[in-house]
Amino acid sequence: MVALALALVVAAITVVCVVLFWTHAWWFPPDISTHGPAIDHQFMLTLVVTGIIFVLAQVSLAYLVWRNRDRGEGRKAVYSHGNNRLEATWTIAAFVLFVGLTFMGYHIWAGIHFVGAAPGAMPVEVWGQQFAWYFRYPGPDGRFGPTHVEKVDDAMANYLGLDRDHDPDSKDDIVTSTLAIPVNREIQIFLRSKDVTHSFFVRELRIKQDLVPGMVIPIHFMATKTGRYEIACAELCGLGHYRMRAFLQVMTQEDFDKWLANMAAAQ
Ligand SMILES: [Cu+2]
Repeated sequence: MVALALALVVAAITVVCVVLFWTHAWWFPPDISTHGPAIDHQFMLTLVVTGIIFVLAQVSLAYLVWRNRDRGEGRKAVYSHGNNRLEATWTIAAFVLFVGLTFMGYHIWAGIHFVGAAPGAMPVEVWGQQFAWYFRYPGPDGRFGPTHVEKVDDAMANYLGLDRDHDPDSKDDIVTSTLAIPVNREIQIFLRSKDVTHSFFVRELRIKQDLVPGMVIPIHFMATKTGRYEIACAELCGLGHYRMRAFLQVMTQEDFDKWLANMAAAQ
C-alpha cells in the first residue's frame, strides 16, 4: 500500500512537470533579438534531451518502488556494492551529452561575444553600480572620454567621473539612466562596473552577462521590436540588489535621434 502510494506520488510529480513544460505554463517572454531564435532552439533541444531522461528515470523509479514492495513474505533486502561497468557507462554518457550540447550551443554564445559587431554598430557603455544602471553614448565624435575615479560624484550627477572641462572626448558624452536604442540596428555595448560584480539581464534580448570590476566586456545584438523592456541585475550585488533595475527602450531611429538630442541638451 505504501509502495503503491509512493509510486503514484513519483508518477504524479513527473506528469505535473511534463505538463507545466509542455503547455509553457511559465515561459519566456517573446524574443526581440536576432540571435534569440538560435538560443531558444538550443534551450528546447536541451530541455527535450534532459526531459526524456528525466521521464525515463522517474518512471523507472516509480516502477521499481512498486515492484520491490514488501509483500509480507519476510524477504530480506539485498545490499549492492555498486556496478563498475554501469557507473562507467552513465558517467561517460553524461559527459558526452553535456560536452556535446555545450559545443552545439557554443557558436551562438561566441557570435554575441567573440565575433565582432557588424560595421556601423552603435556603441553604448553600460555601467553598473550599487544599485543603479548608467548608460553612456559617445556623442557626435564617436569617442568615449576617459573616466577619473577621483572625479566620481553622484551628488553632482557625475556618475562616471568625467572631466568635461579638460577631456575633449568627454565634452559630448551623454550619460543617461535609460538604455534607449534604435530598432533593427546593430548595437555594441561595453559592460563596466564601478564596484562589485553585477549582471546585465534583459529577458526579451536573451542576454545575461556579468559586469566584472576592472574589465570592459563587449557584446553586441540587434533588437527587432520597439517597446519598453526591463533591465534587471541578475547577480546578487548587495542589500539593494532587488531595486537595481532600469529600462531598455527600443525606438524607431527617428524617435531615438530626438531622444538622444533631448538627453544631450540636459547634460
Ligand atoms: Cu547589481
